[in-house]
Amino acid sequence: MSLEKQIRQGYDYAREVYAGLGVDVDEAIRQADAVPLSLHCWQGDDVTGFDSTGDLTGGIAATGNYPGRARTPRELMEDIRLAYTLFPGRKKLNLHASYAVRTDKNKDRDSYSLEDFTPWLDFAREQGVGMDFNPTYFSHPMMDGDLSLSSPDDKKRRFWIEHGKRCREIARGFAEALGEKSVVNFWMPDGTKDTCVDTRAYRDRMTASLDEIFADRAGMELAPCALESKLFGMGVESFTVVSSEYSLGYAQSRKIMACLDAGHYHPTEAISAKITAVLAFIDRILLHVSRPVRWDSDHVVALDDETQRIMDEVVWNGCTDRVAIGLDFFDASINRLACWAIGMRNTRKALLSAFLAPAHALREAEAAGDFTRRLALLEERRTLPLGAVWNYYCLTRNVPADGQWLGKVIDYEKKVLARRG
Ligand code: RNT
Ligand code: ZN
Repeated sequence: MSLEKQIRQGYDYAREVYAGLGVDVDEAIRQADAVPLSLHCWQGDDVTGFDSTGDLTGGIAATGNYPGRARTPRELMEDIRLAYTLFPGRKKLNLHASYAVRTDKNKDRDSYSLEDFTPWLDFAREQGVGMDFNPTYFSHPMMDGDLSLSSPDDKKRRFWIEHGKRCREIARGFAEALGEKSVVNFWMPDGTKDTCVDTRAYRDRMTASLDEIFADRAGMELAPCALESKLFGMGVESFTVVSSEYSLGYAQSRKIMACLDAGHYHPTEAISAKITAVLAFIDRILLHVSRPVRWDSDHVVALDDETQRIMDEVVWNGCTDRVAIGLDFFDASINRLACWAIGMRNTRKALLSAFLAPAHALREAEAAGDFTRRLALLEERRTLPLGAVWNYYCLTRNVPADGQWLGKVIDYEKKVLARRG
């Protein structure tokens, strides 16, 4: 039997199964397809970027030395171009400021402008995708160790304030050019390795810096800003300025977005449990979908219970238009294109599964106080024929079904990546 015929038969079967639970498969596909997922450029080059030659700093690390890392903007675009053919659904491109393709080599991060990202904008246009953006508060000589916006060194702090302002302008430029909002995510590693005494002073400086960056509200619609919290970083283990409590308080009081990264909490905490709690008081949030393994190790997103819970929470609570979703991991130990493909396919699969779940029946059971039935439904939902619907979805979007994409990555590895020394 041809693969296409097999997929169509699987779809026919699955449609019946889901219909029996009151679920319209085609509607679920349509909805899952429409949610934008932002592909992070930094998986392609181990968070190196193009505007500095130093090491990756800021308490984050990409481990592994798989060959084929993209070394130039051209190579990275080439890789992303291929990656985009490996998964279905509406997508965006998530860029860090350190990926600037500078018009003038003397320009530093405090003076970047839209023209330093022209090749990226052209690329986004070519690919028909919107763009998200991130100021880069790491891997730069103006970092004060692991401090940026909370540094006691005024010159450095000012530099990073200007960087934040420039990034907002650039993102606004992206949004205007592409006709799609550009989320600007602020993450900075600020903190200390050992016990910090004057924690309040660091936080006061951070607040003053952020307030300056966000003072101009113009552009907040087109380029909404988010603040990402963290528990700790490597070499920044004892004190983090923008902790969870700090970021929530800041985002809530300043009317910006909060960014929840799946790897930035105590090991038994899950961001799926935080989504509607945060949305009770904050308008919009950004999710960094990732997979922590013991520490914030940024492994490739798996189709595990937490990824599914995240999407269930977003979808079942009707929050898709208040939640922006980006991927955030960097694995240098396996093929980097495969990382993107696996992570994106899993994230989209979890979304599809959330839309395919018998949400109506589940809600009914819950409202009736029938928790036995609720649990039975939740458990049986795990083995519903998601894979059959997924493959049909891929087929209709002209992207490879499961089992069909890895060969393309291996081909590309042989033809293109192998030549990259
Ligand atoms: C770091 C944060 C942050 C970065 C990217 C590169 O711990 O998760 O989001 O991963 O900005
Ligand atoms: Zn993150």
